[in-house]
Amino acid sequence: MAFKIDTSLSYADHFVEHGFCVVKGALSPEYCRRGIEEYNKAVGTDLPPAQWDSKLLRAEESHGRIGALPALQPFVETVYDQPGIANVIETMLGPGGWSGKRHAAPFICVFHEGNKREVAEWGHVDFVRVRIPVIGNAFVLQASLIDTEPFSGNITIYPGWHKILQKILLKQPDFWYSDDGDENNTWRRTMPKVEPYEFVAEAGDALLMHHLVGHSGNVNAAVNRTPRVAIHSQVIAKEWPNEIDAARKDLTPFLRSLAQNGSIKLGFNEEEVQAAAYKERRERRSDEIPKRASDMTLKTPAKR
Ligand SMILES: O=C(O)CCC(=O)C(=O)O
Ligand SMILES: [Fe+2]
Repeated sequence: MAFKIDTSLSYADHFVEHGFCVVKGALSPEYCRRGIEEYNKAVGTDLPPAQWDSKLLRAEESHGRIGALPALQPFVETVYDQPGIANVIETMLGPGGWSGKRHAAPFICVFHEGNKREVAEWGHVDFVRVRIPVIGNAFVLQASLIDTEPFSGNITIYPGWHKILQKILLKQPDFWYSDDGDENNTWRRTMPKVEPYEFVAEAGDALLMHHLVGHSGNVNAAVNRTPRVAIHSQVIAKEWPNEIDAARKDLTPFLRSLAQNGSIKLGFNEEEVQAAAYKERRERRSDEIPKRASDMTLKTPAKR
């Protein structure tokens, strides 16, 4: 039983309640078409995406998942200028609430022989062996340039974790996530298993994801071998608040999503504390920090 989107809620309310939402048609068909052209150039083939696979793109080691293509950087950063996306950002953060910072990366996930048809039963958050922000200043926006199908290497969400994890962090600020070892067992014992939601997209759809919601990247084992061809971005707010009054009627959807456990008053500057935590992590041995899928690059350009 997979999680079903509650269509009685607006996308903003869905984000508040479940920690994620899908905005249909946030990118125009024209932009998606241009995007595919740009991705085609960057991966070095004229073949349509449906015919890309891990051999063609020489992405066999990563099971077909590619999260960095420097040549695409200028294009993917234009995602913020698309009217549908600008509208989503303003809805979530309020007028003038966006910092203007652009953190976007291409994400491709192509068919690879031997991949299993499954979605991960468990999720992670993007704060690995480091303090997890209780309030934070950003959410993730992943937009698809293509129609995908089940098991086409899509991102999977573990709805509701944003409330559960924040409640834990409010009591236990040093609770953290690790990919492996005993700490991961603690994480698994603590975070409940929930029905996952797999983002099977139509071209132009955008998935918005709370920073505390569990998620997972999957490998591509789709029947029709449709790849995931997406733009993965961070939407960073201008303000990083240290307190939120849950009773206020004028909270943006973003702030409401952070006040689901009631009002919060941290009593310290979380932006500074988070920066210090990252600094401390950098000073630990670098091989302690697990590689994330989004670090993966194409090995060598594919043949034309
Ligand atoms: O496959 C995805 O979109 C998720 C990737 C991810 O969660 C990560 O690299 O941290
Ligand atoms: Fe992640």
